[in-house]
Amino acid sequence: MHKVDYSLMYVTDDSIADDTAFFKILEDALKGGASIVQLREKSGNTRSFYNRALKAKTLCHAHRIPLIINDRIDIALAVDADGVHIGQTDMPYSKARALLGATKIIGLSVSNKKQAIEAENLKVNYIGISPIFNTSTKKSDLAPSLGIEGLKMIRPLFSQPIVCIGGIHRKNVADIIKNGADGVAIISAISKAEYPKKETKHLKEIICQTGLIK
Ligand code: TZP
Ligand code: MG
Repeated sequence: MHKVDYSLMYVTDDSIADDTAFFKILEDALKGGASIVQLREKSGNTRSFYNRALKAKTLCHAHRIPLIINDRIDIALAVDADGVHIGQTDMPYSKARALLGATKIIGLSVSNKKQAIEAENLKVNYIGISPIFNTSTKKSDLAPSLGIEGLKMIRPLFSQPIVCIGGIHRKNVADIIKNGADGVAIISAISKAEYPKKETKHLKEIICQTGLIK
């Protein structure tokens, strides 16, 4: 697998029901410099998830950006996406790996030290520290936020890339990278921005200016 750039993951906003608006924002995020995209659909049916995945893959690949699918191994397989992001109550990592094969990206959400150690032993491609800060975007199944202290605690336990998610915006993004994360995953700071492309560009600049992303 090529080296994956996790520095700025745009996670799609499934509160946007209208496909035209949904894909306009995704395209803006890509044009603004998102380095990887995660398609997250929590409320729609399988067919609409599949259709969005197909179109998202076409868009992402036109920009040479990988697309991973949240939760659903079957959708990732159906559209031959670049990988998945799974949580602690989704398909077990070992099963996901067996289904997807050795070359696909598999990221796992972790919310505490024990889960980070498990992820290290499983050799997952990356972990998502979830949530790093408080957020109103995800309301259910959310652990207490770990904060920068949590990131500092987990960093030495995991040797592969760490991406943080939850409540990230232009004012706190640098702090996350400076404390050892390889990237950030963002929904609302991009999807709800007045100008999503400009906002993505701005976030990317802040991340690059830390000088810590290789
Ligand atoms: N997982 C943990 S927090 C979160 C997810 C999907 C929501 C992140 O959204 P936002 O708007 O970037 O806080
Ligand atoms: Mg999940």
